[in-house]
Amino acid sequence: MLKLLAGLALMVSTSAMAQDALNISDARAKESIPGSQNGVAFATIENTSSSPIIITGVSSSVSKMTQIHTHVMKDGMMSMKHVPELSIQPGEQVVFQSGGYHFMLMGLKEPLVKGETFNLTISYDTNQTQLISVQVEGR
Ligand SMILES: [Cu+2]
Repeated sequence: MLKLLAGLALMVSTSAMAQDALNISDARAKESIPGSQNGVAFATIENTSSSPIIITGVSSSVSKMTQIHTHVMKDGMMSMKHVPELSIQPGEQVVFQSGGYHFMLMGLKEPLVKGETFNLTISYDTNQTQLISVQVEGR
C-alpha cells in the first residue's frame, strides 16, 4: 500500500513538471444517442518526444470507465477490441477515427450533449498523465 502511494505521488509530481510528450489535436466526441450507455471519442495523437510512448490507460470525467478500442475483423464480422497498451513511436501520428481506434466511454454518467466539453486523461508508461479537452459534436 505504501509503495502504491509513493507511486501515485511520483505520478503527480512528474506530470506537473514534465512537458507533454504527446501533441493531441482534434479531440471530439459524438452526441449521445438517446438511451445509449456508451459514447465514443476521437483525436489525433502525435508523439513529439524522442522516445517511444506507451499509452497505458485512459479515464474521462463523463464515464465510469474509458478504454482504447480498435476494430477487428473476426469470422467475417467487424467487432471492437480493447487495446490495453498503445505504443506510439517518436514522430508517429495515430489518428483515432470512425472504424479504427477510438476512446470508448463506457457507462456514461449523463448523455453527451452537443456543444459541451469534457476532460479525458491519458496515462503513459513514463508515469505521466496528460489532460485533454474533448468537444461534443452533433451526430
Ligand atoms: Cu469501442
